[in-house]
Amino acid sequence: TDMKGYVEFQNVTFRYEGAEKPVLENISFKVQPGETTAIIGSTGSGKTTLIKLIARFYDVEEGAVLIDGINVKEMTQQLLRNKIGYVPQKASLFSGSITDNLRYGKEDATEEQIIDALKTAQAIDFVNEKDDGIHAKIEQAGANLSGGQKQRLSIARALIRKPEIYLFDDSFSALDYKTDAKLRAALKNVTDNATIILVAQRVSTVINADQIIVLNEGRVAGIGTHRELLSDNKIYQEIVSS
Ligand code: DGT
Ligand code: MG
Repeated sequence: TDMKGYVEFQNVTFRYEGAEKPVLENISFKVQPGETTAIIGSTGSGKTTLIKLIARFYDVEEGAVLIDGINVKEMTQQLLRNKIGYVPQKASLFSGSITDNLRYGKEDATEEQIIDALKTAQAIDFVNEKDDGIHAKIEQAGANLSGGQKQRLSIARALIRKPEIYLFDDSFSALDYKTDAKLRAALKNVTDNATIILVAQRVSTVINADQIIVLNEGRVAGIGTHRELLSDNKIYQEIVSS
């Protein structure tokens, strides 16, 4: 198949420089193009680290991270940046207008594209409430926005670039259930062929994923659908009932 956005971890072990033990150990999984994979697990289990390895913030010492069958170590940062839309756990907004912030990474985005992305990200309403709308000023680090507003602008920024692979690190947790559900439904509509890898805290966010990876202390404790994990994975059962 010539579909793009296939992601594979082959026996990946990763240790932060200077750290005594690895934060990820022997991680293997496959993400099919166009599918949604959710990662769930307690705080410190390695979810953000795993996401960052896909975007090659760090090189793995053992094993390999592959995109479309190619080791990310063999890809240029430019190529990776074009393929991947990374929405970090902590949105990185800068002082400037909303449009300035959303054009970051795609300078030539039109106002129409910006508005479309804001609609998908369920951000258009709070943006329109501002006097200057999409030209309203964001303060340094988004100080004049709520956590959920920052997350939605950060999602809109990724959408504008139309990547093959979306990495959402806990991008939905600051949203209420209704907005979370609406946003993900809208995402599904516009990202039909894109691969989505998302980190989540709530079971409601992962329930419809094609596969869920349960991380526990840097190891894969289970991979499957919600239904499968619910019936046979103790850690997942604990997450669901907590
Ligand atoms: P979260 O966001 O609180 O739910 O936690 P995770 O699952 O995203 O965990 P992660 O990947 O941020 O951290 C996993 C472990 O790695 C944890 O023990 C903290 C450690 N760690 C994270 N970032 C760094 C880093 O930049 N340097 C070092 N030395 N350790 C780090
Ligand atoms: Mg994290």
